[in-house]
Amino acid sequence: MHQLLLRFSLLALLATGIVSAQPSQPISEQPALIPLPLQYEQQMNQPGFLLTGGIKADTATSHSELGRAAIRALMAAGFEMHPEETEGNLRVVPINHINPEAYSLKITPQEILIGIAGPQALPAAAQTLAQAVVHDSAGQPALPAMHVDDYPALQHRGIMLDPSRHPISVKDTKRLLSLMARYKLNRLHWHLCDDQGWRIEIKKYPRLTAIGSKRPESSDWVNQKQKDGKPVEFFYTQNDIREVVEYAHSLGITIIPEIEIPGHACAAVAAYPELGNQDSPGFAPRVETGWGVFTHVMAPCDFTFRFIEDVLAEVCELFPRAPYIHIGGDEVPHDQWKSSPAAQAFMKQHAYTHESQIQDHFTHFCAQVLRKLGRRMVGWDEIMSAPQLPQDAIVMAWRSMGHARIAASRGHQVILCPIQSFYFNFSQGNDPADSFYTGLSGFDNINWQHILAFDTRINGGKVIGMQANLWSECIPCMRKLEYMLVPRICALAEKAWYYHSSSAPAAEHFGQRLQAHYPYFDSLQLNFRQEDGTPRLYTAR
Ligand code: TNX
Repeated sequence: MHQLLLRFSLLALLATGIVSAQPSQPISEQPALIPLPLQYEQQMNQPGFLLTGGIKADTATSHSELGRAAIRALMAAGFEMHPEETEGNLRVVPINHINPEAYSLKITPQEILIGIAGPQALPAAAQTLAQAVVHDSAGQPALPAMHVDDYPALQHRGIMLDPSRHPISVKDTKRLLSLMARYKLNRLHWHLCDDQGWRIEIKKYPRLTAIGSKRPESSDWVNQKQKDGKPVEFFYTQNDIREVVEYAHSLGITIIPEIEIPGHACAAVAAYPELGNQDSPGFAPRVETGWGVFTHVMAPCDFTFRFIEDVLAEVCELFPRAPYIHIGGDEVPHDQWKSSPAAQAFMKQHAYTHESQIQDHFTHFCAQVLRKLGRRMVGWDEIMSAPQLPQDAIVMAWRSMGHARIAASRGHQVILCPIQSFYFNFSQGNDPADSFYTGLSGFDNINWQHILAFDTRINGGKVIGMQANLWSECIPCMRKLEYMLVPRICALAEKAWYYHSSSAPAAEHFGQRLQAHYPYFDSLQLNFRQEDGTPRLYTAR
């Protein structure tokens, strides 16, 4: 009787098409995963998990904290989810692993079993599943019967975006966040101000955006000696910032904001001349329209120090989950400090003998302010000039691997982004088609092969991250930005996932896997550089 009832209800379920797990047809396709999981086993030519009915979570799973988080992560990765089902085919369990981002997957025709060491592993698990969607022999979407054990080598896997030089809308930023998440990148370093524009609303200092977010024109990105005559006015309101922060969080991405101190400060000083060295000859701050390094740096005065406290306090509120805040620190010319009587008096007062000590003073001040706000400090590698730089300061090594090694040897945690291979503003090739998209010249021909081969090894376990910086002086539109980012973002993702691991997959297989991602790029209508060096373009400038 019991069996009969069961059979009857199963038939009824089949008839209405909501039976929870029906096997797919055999699967012969192998997903091309980037980054490749550390361990991956697939049962070839076997039925897998059929996705036509979406993924179902039973009531218990839907109501558990872990289950809810998994449902959210799977939805964010693009899966059709059905919570609150009487019969589910999704199970989420904790696993023991020292790395909180470690996850395992066991896919059978009946079930998706996700094991996670911590909630932060869910986005990566969900994205592996999203990349693993293939077609069964009947052409239906399905996940292969497979077993995955995986975890990243580095906790900070990032991209730096530069909306200061050229605006990047909220919508486009979100689109880029989705692209990052697809490749398990989990940090957006947001370069929110620079000489050419201040882009984040700060309530206490409204002129930062009222004045500092506007410039009348810019140097042309092809011929830099010419101005383009196009005004730029752009900033993110605090609501925009919150929206982007929440969206990033839903994808497992933490945003690290950067406020440039004390250099790259023309826009800030133009908005508040009190921030500048007003008594230095030739003081005439303006939001810059050219590219380069400029002399208008912050003055070491009470107004500036209060400004730093106020701005960092608002920034910390807007980025509640950022464990560290970037204070810039790069490329600070000493000209104005040398010529400003007030800056010289400041040096005397502190018994400083060299202007670089003023920068060090700023660095220490920022560290202190951030500590009070409960955050750590990260800065460009120039912050190492400060003696007794706090041990917990994180150094972002951009000038060379040598600087990264120095930072590590002094006991600092390091994020690698050396210009020689991780500056995506430089070109990927030198063929004629590619030259259309050439960025600033300097370290050109940085293609995905170059990135994978570049030696980033440092002993001692101090490297916590790796990121690519997409400086945007010569990136005036999304079409170009995409081209500079894709597919190099994939190589960065794989390298950061495997950093230093002897099990790193061979580079030659990367090219093959990469090609399998073109349909994904196409589905997002992304401009990108193909693996053979030719561009795939949707629209030209
Ligand atoms: C140097 S790298 C900079 C940026 C520029 C980049 C490319 C670094 C920390 N500072 O301000 O955008 O070169 O020109």
